[in-house]
Amino acid sequence: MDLTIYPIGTFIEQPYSEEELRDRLLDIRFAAQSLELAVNNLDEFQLNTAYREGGWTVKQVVHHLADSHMNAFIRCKLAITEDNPTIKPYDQNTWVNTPDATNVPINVSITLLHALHIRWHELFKNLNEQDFQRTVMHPEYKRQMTLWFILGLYAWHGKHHTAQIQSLRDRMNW
Ligand code: NI
Repeated sequence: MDLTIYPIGTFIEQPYSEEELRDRLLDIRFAAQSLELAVNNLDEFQLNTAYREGGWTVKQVVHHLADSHMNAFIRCKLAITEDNPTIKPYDQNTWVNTPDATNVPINVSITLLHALHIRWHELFKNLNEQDFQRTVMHPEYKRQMTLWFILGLYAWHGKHHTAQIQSLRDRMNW
C-alpha cells in the first residue's frame, strides 16, 4: 500500500457496536475542525502544492471533501426518506475543477463542512441499529450500501484526506 496516498490505510467496514458507533460519530462531528487544523497557516504556495506527485493540491483536497460530503449527506437523507433509492455517481476529478472550487478560497469549503457536519452528525446520532441497515443502491458498483457502511466510510474519508495534508506538512517540514 502506498502510504502517501493511504496514510491511515484503506477503509475496512467494522461490525456494528455501540463503541464503534460512538467513535465514528465523533469522527463525523469533528471532521471540519480536524481539517481546519491541518491547513492552519498554510500560505498560497503551500495550498497549491500537490499532496503527492501527480495528486491533488491541498486546495483541491479541501474542495473535494466539500463535494464528496455534500453528495454523501444527500445519499444518507435519501436512504432515510426513501426505500433503497438509486444514488447518482459523479466524477470527482471533474468536480474539483469547476469554478466554484477553482475560484474560491478554501475557507469557504471549510465553513461549508463545519455546517454540513453538524447537520450530518445530528442525522446519524438519531438513528438506531435498525435504521443503520437502511440502504441506497449504487448503480456503478451494482451493490447496496447501508447507512452503517456510509457512516464508517465517510468517517474514514475525512480522516484519510486530512492525514494526506498532515503527512505532506511532515515531509516538507511546514
Ligand atoms: Ni476522496
